[in-house]
Order: sequence, then C-alpha cells, then structure tokens
Amino acid sequence: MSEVVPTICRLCIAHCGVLATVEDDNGRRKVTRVTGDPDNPLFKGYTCPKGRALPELHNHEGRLLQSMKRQPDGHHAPIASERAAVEVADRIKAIVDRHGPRSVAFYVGTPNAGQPTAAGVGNAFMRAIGSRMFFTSNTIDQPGKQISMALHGKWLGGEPDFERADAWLLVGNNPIISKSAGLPGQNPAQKLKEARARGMELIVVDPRVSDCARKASIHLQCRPGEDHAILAGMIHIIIAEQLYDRAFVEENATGFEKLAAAVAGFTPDYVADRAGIPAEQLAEAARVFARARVRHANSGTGPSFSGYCNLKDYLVACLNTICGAWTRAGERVTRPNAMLPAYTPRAQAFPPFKAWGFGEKLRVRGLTDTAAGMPTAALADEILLPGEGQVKALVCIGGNPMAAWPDQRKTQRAMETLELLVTLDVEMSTTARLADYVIACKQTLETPGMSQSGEAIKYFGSGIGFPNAYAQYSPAVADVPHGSDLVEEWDFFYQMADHLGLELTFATAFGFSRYQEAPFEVMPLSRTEKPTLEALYESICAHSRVPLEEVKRYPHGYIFDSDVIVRERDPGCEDRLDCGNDVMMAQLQEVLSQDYRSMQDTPDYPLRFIPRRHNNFMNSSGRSIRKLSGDKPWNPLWMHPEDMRDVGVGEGDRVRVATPHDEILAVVEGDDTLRPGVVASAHAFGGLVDEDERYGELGANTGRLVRTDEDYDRITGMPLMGNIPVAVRPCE
Ligand SMILES: Nc1nc2c(c(=O)[nH]1)N[C@H]1C(S)=C(S)[C@@H](COP(=O)(O)OP(=O)(O)OC[C@H]3O[C@@H](n4cnc5c(=O)[nH]c(N)nc54)[C@H](O)[C@@H]3O)O[C@H]1N2
Ligand SMILES: Nc1nc2c(c(=O)[nH]1)N[C@H]1C(S)=C(S)[C@@H](COP(=O)(O)OP(=O)(O)OC[C@H]3O[C@@H](n4cnc5c(=O)[nH]c(N)nc54)[C@H](O)[C@@H]3O)O[C@H]1N2
Ligand code: SF4
Ligand SMILES: [Mo]
Repeated sequence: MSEVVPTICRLCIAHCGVLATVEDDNGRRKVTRVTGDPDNPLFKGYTCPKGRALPELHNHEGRLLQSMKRQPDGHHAPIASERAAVEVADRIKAIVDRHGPRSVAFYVGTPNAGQPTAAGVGNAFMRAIGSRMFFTSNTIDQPGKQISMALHGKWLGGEPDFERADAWLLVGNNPIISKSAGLPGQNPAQKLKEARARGMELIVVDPRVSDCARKASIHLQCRPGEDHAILAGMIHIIIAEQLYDRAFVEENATGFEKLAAAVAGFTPDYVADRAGIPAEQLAEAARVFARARVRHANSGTGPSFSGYCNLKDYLVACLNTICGAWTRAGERVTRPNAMLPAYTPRAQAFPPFKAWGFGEKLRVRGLTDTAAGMPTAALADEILLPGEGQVKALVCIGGNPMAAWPDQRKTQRAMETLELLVTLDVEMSTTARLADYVIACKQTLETPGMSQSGEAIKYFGSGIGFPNAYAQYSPAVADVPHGSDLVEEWDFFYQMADHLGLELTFATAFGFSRYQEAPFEVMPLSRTEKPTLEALYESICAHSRVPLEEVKRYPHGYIFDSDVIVRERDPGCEDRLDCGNDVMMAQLQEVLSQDYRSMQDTPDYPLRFIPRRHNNFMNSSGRSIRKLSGDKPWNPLWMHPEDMRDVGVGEGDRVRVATPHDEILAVVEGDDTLRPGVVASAHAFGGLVDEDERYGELGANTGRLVRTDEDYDRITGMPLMGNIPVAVRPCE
C-alpha cells in the first residue's frame, strides 16, 4: 500500500505545502518520499533539499526513539518518557524549593515554529512554577528588529507589495537560501526572477556575491559591519537631494530633523571610505531606491551579527519611513490574516513603546527583559555566576545551546555547572550529550500541522510571512517508528504539571511585545480531561479569521482572499513613527566619532569572519543526513583565492582560524564570491569543546570565535557574531 498525501514541511518558516508518499511498514504509516505539491496554490510545486529529505530526517538511524537519562558513569540509558516526566518534575520542584523559581530557566530554539504548542505549554509550565526566566533564540538572531520596532513604532498598513515593487533593498540577508525576511518565501528565486524580468531594481548590500547579490542590479560589496554607515549614507543622500517623501513624513513621522542632523556627517565620501565601496554606487543605490514608486528595505542576520544591531534595523525602518515605503490607504495589504484573528490594517502609525528595562532583571551586564525577549547571550553567565538567583536548571525545547549559543567554551562550562539540564529533541544533539534527561519527541510529520506559525512570523519584522490570506492544515501523515516511545513537547510539560498538581494556563499572543493585533488568547488546560494536540490547535484558532474547519476543507492549502484593503487612518489618530530616537541618534554620533581606520586595521588578525546559511542544513539540523551532507559533513571555511595565496593554503587544506581568545580547526574551500579579506562559514557545526580534532567528521563550531562579554549590545546582550577579526594559519 502506498499513497500520496498533501502535508506541510515545517522545517523552516516558509512552511511549504508538499506531497508525502506514505507506505505501509508492518501496520505503521512510514513516509518514504517528499516532493513539491503542484496543486498547492501558493507554493506551486516548490520545495528545497531539506524538505525533500524529510523522510530521511524521520527515519534515519541516529534518530532518538527513546528518552534518555544520564547515568552516574556519564553514559545515557533509555528511560520511559512518563517516568522521565515524573523524575524531571520532582527535580525541578526540589530546585525551586531550595533556590526559588528564578533558578529554573527555559530556552526555546528555532524548530518551535513547526511545533506551535511546544513553547506555549512550556511557558505555561514556567508561569505555574513562578519563573520568568524564559529565553528564546530570538536574542541571538535579529533582536534589533523588535527593538527598532519599539523605538520607531510600526506602520499598521504593513510593508509594500513585492509583486508591484520597482525597487527592493536587501541588507545582509540572502532569502533565496534562507527563505527569511526580504523576498516572498515561497520559491523566492522564481519570485525574484519574475520581478527582475518586469524591471524591478534589486539593491543588495553584502560582502559577498550571495545568491541574491548575483541577481542584483546594484551590489554594494561592502566591508562587513559597516551597514549602519551605509544606511546613514543613503539617508543622507536622500535628504540632501530632497528625494524623500515630504508629505508622508509630515503626516506620519516625528524626529525627521534630528535624523537629518545625525546623518549629516555620513557624506558619500566618508561612507565610501569607511565601507569600502564606490561613493557613486552608494549615491546610485540611494537614488534608485528613493525614486521608485513601490519599494522596501529589509535586513537580515549579516548586519545583526556585526555590531550595532538595533541601530542598523532602526535605520532600515527610518529609510522606509522617509521614503514612505509602506502600504497606503486603498492599497492591498500584504499580510492579511487567515489562521490569525482578523484585524483592520490602517494607514497610520502604532506609536513607539518601551524596548527594555522591564520584567526580569539579569544579574549580569545590567541586562533586562526586552521587546525582543530575554538576553540569551547572557544566560550562560547567569548559570555560572554564583549567588542568589543563580540558574540551576535549564530546560531546552528544540534548541541546541552547545551548537548555537555564542562562546561555546563558556556555554559548555555552564551546561556542566547546572544541577539539571533537560532537552527535548529528536536526536542526540551536541547539547543532549551533556543533558541529564533527553526527552525524545515526535517529528513534524507525525503530528498535525498548520500554517499559523508561517503567518505569525510577520510579527518578527517586515518582509516575512505569506503574501496573502493563505492557510493550510495537515493531519499527522506518518506514525511513529516501531518500538519508539516519543512524546509531543506540550504533553511532556502537561505530564510534569499533572504530577506536581499545577494548573496550566496556555496563552497565545498575536503580535510581539506591546504590539498585538488581537487580545491574548488565554485558556486553562483541564486537568481532569487531558486535551489532544488537535484540541489545542482548535483553541489557538478559536478566533481565526478563517475558521480551522474551513481551512481543513482544502488539504492542498488555499488562498482565501488576496485583496484586503488598507483603511484610511483613524480621524483622531495622532500617533507618529519616530525617526529621531535619542538613544539611536547618540549611537550614530558614537559611530561617527570612531577612528574607523584603526579599527579596521588589525594586522595580527587581518581577516574578517562572517556567518552565512547553507541551503542543505537548518542550523544544526540535517548534518546527520547523508542525503544533505553528501560526502562533506563539515562546514568549510570559505576563503577568497587571493587570501588563500596570502596565507599559503590550498583547496582542502586544514587551517586554524584564530581570534585573540580561541581558535577552531577548519577545511578551506576557495570562494571567489567573497570580498577579499573576508572569510565565511556556516554555524551550528562541530562537537563538544574537546572534540576539535574531529572537525573532518563534525565540522567546527563558529560560536567559539564569539565573546559574550566584550563587544555586545547593551540592550539585548547580542554579541559580535560576525565581522570578527581572525587570523587563518595553515595546520602543520
Ligand atoms: N556563531 C553563530 N551562532 C549563531 C548563529 C550564527 O549564524 N552564527 N545563528 C543564530 C541564530 S539566527 C539562531 S536562530 C540560533 C539557533 O539556535 P537553536 O535554535 O538553539 O539551534 P538549532 O540548531 O536550530 O537547534 C534546534 C534543535 O532542535 C532539534 N529539533 C529539530 N526538530 C525538532 C522537533 O520537531 N522537536 C524538537 N523538540 N526538537 C527538534 C534539533 O535536533 C536541534 O538540536 O543560533 C544562533 N547562533
Ligand atoms: N537553508 C537554511 N535556511 C535557513 C537557516 C539555515 O540554517 N539554513 N536558518 C534560518 C534562521 S534561524 C535564520 S535567522 C534565517 C537567516 O536568514 P538570513 O539573514 O537571510 O541569513 P543568510 O542566508 O546567512 O544571509 C546573511 C547574509 O549576510 C551576509 N553578511 C554577513 N555579514 C554581513 C555584514 O556585516 N553586512 C552585510 N550587509 N551582510 C553581511 C552574508 O554574506 C549572507 O549572504 O535563515 C533561516 N533559514
Ligand atoms: S523551504 Fe523550508 S519549509 Fe520549504 S521545503 Fe525547504 S525547509 Fe521545508
Ligand atoms: Mo535564526
């Protein structure tokens, strides 16, 4: 028996509608093939290599089929998941009793977008024990998106329509590969090709000829880390040449004069020298962007990682605002809701709100909770710093600190210091290897799925999410493997709460921080009648614009409507977008006062390391799948041939990549798309800190090059994870 069924790939936020071939495997449904779904109205048959490897991800040998408990001698032995829930709950309770609720922290990683109840019920458990130490990967990603939204305000009409755009600006993102902010995430390469064919100008700011830069009409192949200067320079030119949208600014913004004064020093020649790009090219980029009728600017992880992450995103927002690059009254809204509650898009500002300095306070670096969430880069220090409030227990939900947190050595010390480390995962991840309990979870195709997360990602910043009221629901299409004992993440927390007699209240947000499109959805979870995942989905979708039942009628997904129109502003609305936030203006002055030439001239560490995504891996996921890693399970160090010559290394040579504090071992791969002087690698590879020598098998952990307490953002704690000065030396 074999059948082909529509379902949703939930490996990344694109949430592609796909077709799964399901075969009978002695009475269980096993997925053997995944392809694109030509009958899906939005994705039209598109998939990427990761989606096509879903069968291998579900069925590979290394998959975790049983929960594990660490034994006194350090090795892991299977434990029944129900037993594990009881033991973990008891240990958490004992830690709370002894050290207080703050001593228990949760960390939620990236895959939770594909498991929409995991973080929510985990958070409910946290609230039930009274801890606010809830961290996510967001503050080691692009926290500047939410901080800048808080400081600038948010345009309630949303961003312009890519399908009608005549210019588009990408600053350090490569959405053809990442399907992240910047281009429509549904076959982005094809969407870009169509846009270029109809004459849209693409401007890309990137130190390498990325997949997007290759398709650009203007590519500013800058030094890394100078995006704030480039953006300030573009704003300078647009204001100086009177190319900004005066009417939009007068009606909707404040702080314009302050911004104009703050960017005055960022002349084309100054920026050109600083960023290593031609001044004429910068001016052309500014003019093409400002003169277009429909255009928008987006940024990504590149600039976020290379310092001043909030300022960069703030300037992206200001650039959009001074050009009026937002959707206006009477135009089609680009992110209408389908599985999210209905809201009325309006051509007006949502005013700035508090970005930090509230909620839980950290004991290190004066950091607090923020509009982007708790500062994850400081969590290892919170675990290591003795004293009142020290974090003693960490529960990771689909996250991999040992692969993804900055400063891997410190992270490992922190993990080893904990009294209790628990991780919910689908394989023995690098973190799992250090954990006291590893809770084996179902994978996406073994659980029902829906596209609500793919929609809700719009709350993280502009340029991301579905471009119309698209929705899809899929039942579980596969059964768990024979002989396995796997839990759904939410259920693990439910079982723990049940054991401890705690009431859980599941809350769903429809926005980010203070910006919410609909009231929080709050539902107590019954202790007498245990819910199912289906029932939880029904609760989350209770106020969806399109009822879940309706979505279920279209197994291949459906576009419910494409022309929700942005309304006029409320007559009484006085709210404005702020282009002159004092903290951001002060940072601009700080940048201007830097002796950038001496900052750039670091003879002992002459190269600059930057991160970039790999098409075949989703952060640390996929490395164990041969179909994805091929014969190369490591992350190469990409180097320009000129730099390889200077350093004296050839293709495939082994090198040490050193900072003043640490070094990693890597295999060189020539890449002439890089700006000379810049080297690159993908993150979330490598083993534990004492396994450097296994880099030919595991790759290298680039987080080892990052320091969390030296060069970090004072608001979110985000450290310098790109534009890192390094020296590359051949291995003997
Ligand atoms: N040096 C450096 N550091 C970085 C970055 C960088 O570019 N350079 N990028 C940063 C960014 S943007 C991010 S978002 C973070 C990512 O940080 P994390 O989210 O912590 O890292 P991932 O590797 O995505 O971890 C996902 C874990 O979840 C597991 N998993 C996969 N599917 C499931 C599932 O269905 N259920 C459960 N329970 N688990 C599952 C995987 O096996 C893996 O162990 O890393 C950040 N760190
Ligand atoms: N295939 C795949 N897709 C993914 C992921 C994955 O691991 N694999 N991870 C997911 C996650 S968690 C995230 S957060 C998103 C990230 O999505 P993106 O932000 O689009 O990440 P990248 O594709 O790495 O693109 C970043 C670009 O920035 C450039 N860059 C580096 N430093 C600088 C700099 O200082 N300035 C400028 N202007 N550019 C710079 C790099 O060359 C690279 O082209 O991708 C998501 N999608
Ligand atoms: S782009 Fe993302 S959602 Fe689509 S198939 Fe690839 S991994 Fe899956
Ligand atoms: Mo990310």
